[in-house]
Amino acid sequence: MPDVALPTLTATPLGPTIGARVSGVDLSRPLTPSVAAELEALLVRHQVLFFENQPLTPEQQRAFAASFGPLHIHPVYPNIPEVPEIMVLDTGPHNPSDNDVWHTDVTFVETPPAIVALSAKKVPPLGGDTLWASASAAYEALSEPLRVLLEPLKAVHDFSRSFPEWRHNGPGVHERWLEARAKNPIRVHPVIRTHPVNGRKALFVNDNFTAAILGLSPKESDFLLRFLFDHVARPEFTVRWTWKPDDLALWDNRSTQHYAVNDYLPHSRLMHRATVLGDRPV
Ligand SMILES: O=C(O)CCC(=O)C(=O)O
Ligand SMILES: [Fe+2]
Repeated sequence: MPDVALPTLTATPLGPTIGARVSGVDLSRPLTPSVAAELEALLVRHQVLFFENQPLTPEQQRAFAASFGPLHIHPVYPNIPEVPEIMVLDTGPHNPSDNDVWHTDVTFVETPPAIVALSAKKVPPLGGDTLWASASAAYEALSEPLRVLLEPLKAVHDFSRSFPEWRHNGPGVHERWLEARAKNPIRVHPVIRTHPVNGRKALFVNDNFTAAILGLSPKESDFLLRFLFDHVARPEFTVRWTWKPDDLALWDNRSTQHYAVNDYLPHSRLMHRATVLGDRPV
């Protein structure tokens, strides 16, 4: 079948390091394999892609995300009951956001997400931006001796570091948490991971889930992790997006971190997320 969508797909970088705005594709319609492959190549290169004016139903967002692989259903966050692969982030005075921490999504599983698609449904009049950081640019900016030190290290990722029991005690909520805790034991991932598509190395520790680096003393581990969490967030490695309704951000969760700015109370904000599982980090 001739592919007419390809020539119109354009990506405009938003800075020297990370992020591009993409136009020329309608995400509500099934992607041809070649358009999906082209988008994935753009994603691996730019690490986060922004699409504007893409009103998607939950079913359409699920279908779009599923063109990149199997989807994850979040064990704790609310979702759309009929489309459980779509996670709902409904934040405001009733439920302040807890994503104002630099993090990579769902690193507490064996095969953390490769790709995440976040769609803006309702945005505050001002504020509520999201920032992404390139964990590969952050890795590349480290000195050679530090890179050599980090290379063989492995770290523990713990679901309950970001989802503590004490925050999950409402009716039905505690049961769901207990089940999630049982299904998500501690995982060990390399501190530096190699991207499965382009071979670029990236820091793979994050403040939400990485609890400790194996083999170091607790003080050494805390100190080094704190340095790495701060290092990834340096403005040089970041891009910031101000949302409009129906914007969609697609990020490479293997090589980035993100931070949702929590500056819009008493207004509220509604986002839908679809999460594509990836490979075991190596
Ligand atoms: O709401 C946002 O901007 C991002 C929230 C977040 O961390 C996520 O969807 O993974
Ligand atoms: Fe996130």
